[in-house]
Amino acid sequence: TQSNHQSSMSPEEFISRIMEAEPPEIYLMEDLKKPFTEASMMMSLTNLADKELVLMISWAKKIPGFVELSLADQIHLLKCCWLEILMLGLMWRSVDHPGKLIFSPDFKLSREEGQCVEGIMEIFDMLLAATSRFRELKLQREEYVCLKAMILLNSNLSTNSAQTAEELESRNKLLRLLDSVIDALVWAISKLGLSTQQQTLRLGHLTMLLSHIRHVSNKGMDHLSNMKRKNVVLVYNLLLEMLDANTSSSSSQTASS
Ligand code: AOE
Repeated sequence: TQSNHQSSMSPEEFISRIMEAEPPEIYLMEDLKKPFTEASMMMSLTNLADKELVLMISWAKKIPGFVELSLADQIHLLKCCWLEILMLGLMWRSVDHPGKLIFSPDFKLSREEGQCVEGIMEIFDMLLAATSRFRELKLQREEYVCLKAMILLNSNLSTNSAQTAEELESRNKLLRLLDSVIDALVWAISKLGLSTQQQTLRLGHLTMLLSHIRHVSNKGMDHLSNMKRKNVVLVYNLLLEMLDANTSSSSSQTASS
């Protein structure tokens, strides 16, 4: 059955499934008129994020077991972690380019270019610092995809107090899914030829970096809300539609924002 299927998946198979789920590279395809102004830089960043969010929804749906969660949980998870996911992706793209943030292949920014947007350099510095840490650790692609799935599945654990039988079932599925991702990350680390001690340390370091990413994301959210963007409702409706489209039990579960 569907539910047995997932728990019987090996870590290797799980990783290959989330590797295949990786979204393609996105190009901004804009004439970046330098020097940037506050408005033009924020516009380009937002345009990029809009495209990435659409792909993020398809990505999430390809994570084994995600679409078996209740629609309410699917939405809640994505709503909680979208900026963290974007940021981890940004760090991954930037890991081999010290001092630069590779938002896309055709949109790369140095920290100095952040000067034109009030408050953005502080965020850039935090993003660059976390990126350096991943560089020091020589983050591997397999580990990266596991961490990204972990962010998604872990984003919502504290907030959702389950009540109905359906909600409880979804919560249990979510916990089993988290087990699978942790197993997958442990497996990926075990492939690197480290001593048992070094493997344990690496797992600790990688997962501790997730709390930094949560922190930077919270700071980024503060910054964004200071910038008073208004597109949020639009994107939220898009999200709802896209998640609802392929879900059979799309009943009254849909939470309103
Ligand atoms: C990080 C990575 C990346 O790939 C792109 C961007 C672009 C903007 C950057 C951000 C980033 C890093 C932090 C920055 C931020 C601009 C200011 C901040 C530098 O300091 C993010 C642009 C975000 C645009 C907002 C779009 C609205 C999103 C609403 C989402 C939502 O409501 N829901 C329900 C979630 C949808 C999930 C699919």
